[in-house]
Amino acid sequence: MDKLVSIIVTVYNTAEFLEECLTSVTNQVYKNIEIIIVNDGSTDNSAEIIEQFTNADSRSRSINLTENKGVGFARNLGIEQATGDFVYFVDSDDFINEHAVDKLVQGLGNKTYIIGRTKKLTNKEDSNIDIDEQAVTVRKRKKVFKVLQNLSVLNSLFSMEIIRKYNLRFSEETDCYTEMAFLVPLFKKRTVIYQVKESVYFRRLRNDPITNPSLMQQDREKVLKDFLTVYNQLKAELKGKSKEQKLLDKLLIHFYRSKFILIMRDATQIERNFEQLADAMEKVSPGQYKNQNLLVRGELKALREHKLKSYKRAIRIHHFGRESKQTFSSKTKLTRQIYKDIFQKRPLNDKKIVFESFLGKNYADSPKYIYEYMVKHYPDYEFVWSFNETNHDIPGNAKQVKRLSLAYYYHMATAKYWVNNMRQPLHLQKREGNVFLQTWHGTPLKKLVFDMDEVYSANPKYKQQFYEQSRLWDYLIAANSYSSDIFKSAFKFDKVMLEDGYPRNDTLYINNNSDYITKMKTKLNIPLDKKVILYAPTWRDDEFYEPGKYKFNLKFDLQKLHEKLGDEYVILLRMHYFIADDLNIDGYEGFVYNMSKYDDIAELYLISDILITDYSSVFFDYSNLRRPILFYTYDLEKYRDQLRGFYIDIENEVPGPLVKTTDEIIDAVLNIDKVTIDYKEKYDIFYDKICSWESGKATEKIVEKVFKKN
Ligand code: C2G
Repeated sequence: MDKLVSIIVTVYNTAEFLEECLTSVTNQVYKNIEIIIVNDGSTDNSAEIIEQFTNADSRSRSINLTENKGVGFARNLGIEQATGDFVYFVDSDDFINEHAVDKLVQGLGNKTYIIGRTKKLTNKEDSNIDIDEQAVTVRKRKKVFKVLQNLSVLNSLFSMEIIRKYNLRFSEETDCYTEMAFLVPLFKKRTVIYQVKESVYFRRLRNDPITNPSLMQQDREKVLKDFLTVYNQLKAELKGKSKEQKLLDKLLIHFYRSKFILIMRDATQIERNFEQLADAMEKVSPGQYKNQNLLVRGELKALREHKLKSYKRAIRIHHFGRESKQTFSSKTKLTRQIYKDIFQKRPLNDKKIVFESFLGKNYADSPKYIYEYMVKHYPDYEFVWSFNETNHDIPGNAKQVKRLSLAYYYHMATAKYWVNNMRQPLHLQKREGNVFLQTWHGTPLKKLVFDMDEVYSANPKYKQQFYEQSRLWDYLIAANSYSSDIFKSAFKFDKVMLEDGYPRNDTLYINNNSDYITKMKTKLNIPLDKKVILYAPTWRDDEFYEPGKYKFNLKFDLQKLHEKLGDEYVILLRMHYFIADDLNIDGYEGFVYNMSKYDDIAELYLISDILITDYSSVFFDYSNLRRPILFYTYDLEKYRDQLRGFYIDIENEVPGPLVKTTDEIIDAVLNIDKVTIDYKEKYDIFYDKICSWESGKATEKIVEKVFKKN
């Protein structure tokens, strides 16, 4: 008869991951399991999901705690309820390969403890792995401390016999490091750990540490305080047990070196944590210091003797050494260090503004219009533009600096004002007195940041980084009340929302006349006797070469468009600024114009008679012109349902038809007057919702609110 494995799943507010987790447990190839689900006082709908599972699988049962008691308490409860020969733990935001438990049982033989592998998940595809179903490859890991220092009980099989023998339990006072109590007695005599290659556990890297942090994503200081609490408690409990004491001390010094030192870089953290850390260090047996280098030995000595001043000195020297080594290892690091240590200490210039749009790629968007207005009306200011190439032909006397160069950092450090339409680099720090005007770059259709529930993305730290970056914004522009509401929830923005329309759209009111249009068409060599279709699609999250470089190819039949529309129209192709592919339009000269590199799309809006887009925010701006819009949404279902999700009901609310083939595009263009009549009512409603704050005066109103005039 197969031995029974008790799988203990502890749950706290992980409804969005729970189904995947529990399914992976129920689907284990190893069948003789009991599943004990401990719901640790979840306040989301985890309880309902658990109930569905316990109803469907008779091997499972649940314990529902009415309040949150912490993972240590919940796991201990699981152990008390377990009747199996072995115990296995799963966290409810993770999941396991179907062979995970089976391979461990096979690898265990008559041993008492064995581990498998864990794999961090960043992308969904990371869980597509090949497992050799026949093999059970057991290897011996001799560096036992290396396994212990992870302080993890995941993907490990423990015999109930060993749990009983040492009375292994988790500590219950803290959120983090509760495993230390369970693992230290287990490891005390071990000289080797057995590991099975074919048992794989998937650990999800949670991407929203702001709204829903995992335990280890909490405040760093709290995580470390938890470590000290557990350490102190175990030191007392395991008094007289020399092997356990030795492991505890080794862990403390390991954590000091890998985590505490970094925190102690900050003088206020030293003040706050010194005494607790010193109390703990005092308990470490002196033999443990021997192998440490001179610097660390000095710090540990100062701690043991409770000498705050000497400790501060020692840690300063330590960090100086570390940073100098890093600084000279690359030009980028050196530049950033100069920014921090020298430029940031120069006086702040109250009359200097640094502008940037689309990550330095274009002279465009709201920053351009704010700049041009200020050149005229605020001539006593000093203006700087950050560009990737510093040869833009721009009005006024702005200095152009190369983005991320030494000059860029100098001006970022000394300018009082920053105006940007996208997120700023993460390592920029604001100074006392800095003012950040975030214009943003579009009214959202596609869901953004905290409104997106996808858990896998090109950058797993997206939500956290966005949160940190947006904390630096003092003003944010919303072109309409619809955007204003979304920015509050999607960005968690709670500072000053400027509700005056978009500076970038003023031109659509000021320059919507035939003189301007003729002048602009002439400048761009576009025939005056042809009407213009602007095709401006957005990018796709899942089609990329690398982050920031996305793929795109045209999904319509240019030949057909040329044949049917060429007499009357020309087409301007305008790719999103993330698109790295160069479009091939050979053979279509005089009909197709590639405007992807052109700075300002607003100028293209003004000269076009029809806009074709998909899910790009361009249609919100374009609707200010009240000209016809077609939505070429050949991949609507995928884009809306799998990639992003939308804020509006695209099939019913947008001011133009959704077309899906080249023929439908041609048909709509040839019958554009009918389209205009058919969509008039929807267009009016849409215009009221999106454009009612626009009057051609947004720039003036915003500049007056943000900048001081002499
Ligand atoms: N844009 C452009 N050409 C395109 C697409 C976009 O010049 N083919 C510019 C427009 O100014 C547009 C802005 O880039 O408003 C943002 O583009 P979106 O396609 O809407 O996509 P994204 O950059 O993801 O921004 O709140 C808005 C969202 O953040 C969308």
